[in-house]
Amino acid sequence: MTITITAFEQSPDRGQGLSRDVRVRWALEEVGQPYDVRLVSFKAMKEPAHLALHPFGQIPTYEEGGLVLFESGAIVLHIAERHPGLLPEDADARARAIAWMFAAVNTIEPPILELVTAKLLEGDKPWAAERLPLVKDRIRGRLEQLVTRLGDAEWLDGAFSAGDLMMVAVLLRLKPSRLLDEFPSLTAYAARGTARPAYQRAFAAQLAVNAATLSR
Ligand code: GTB
Repeated sequence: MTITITAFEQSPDRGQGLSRDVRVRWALEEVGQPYDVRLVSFKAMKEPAHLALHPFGQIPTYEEGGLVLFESGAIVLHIAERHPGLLPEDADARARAIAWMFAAVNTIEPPILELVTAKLLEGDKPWAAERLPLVKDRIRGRLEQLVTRLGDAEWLDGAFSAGDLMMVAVLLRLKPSRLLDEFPSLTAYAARGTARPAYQRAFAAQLAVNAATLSR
């Protein structure tokens, strides 16, 4: 059955790979599933046809036969559950890998999103300069805890899993702020993730879209 995902027709990051279709592309590449991409504009995202797929008018979405999914975490979990390669066979290890997926989107990503909001949407407020260091320190606190847990390990819990895929994808959102540079072990962890051939293919695919639309 054909898999179709949606992505930005033109990503605001101009192809740096920070939008959330990349984690879905990466998961599909890891498990060797071909997929089609439907590109959507910001305007089209808010129109009924797309809202029928995504109640919040965002990307990414995932369509496969009669199944329609939204939420990048749910999509990656679906891919990981349907195809071998991203979740361990052992039931307990599988549950722990899924816990890391939730940790990525529910514990690590929220303070990172707060930083994006603080900079892009609140940067002109009179209190912005006072708030920004607090937001950054909340991220540092979480990253310190992640450093402690990762230790010298290559991945978060045994072999590379969907938990690492989500965690690396979330950490990459710190690229523009350079905050990740303060944590060499996490920088190395993220680099191990992005060095994977599947990530490289996913990144190149989204870059090709943005390069094409930018040159028009
Ligand atoms: N929780 C949802 C998920 O994980 O799928 C969040 C989906 C989401 O935020 N999608 C964003 C979107 O569609 C794109 S990824 N935004 C349009 C809208 O809400 O109208 C977020 C994103 C956007 C831009 C950059 N960037 O430019 O660097 C990075 C990430």
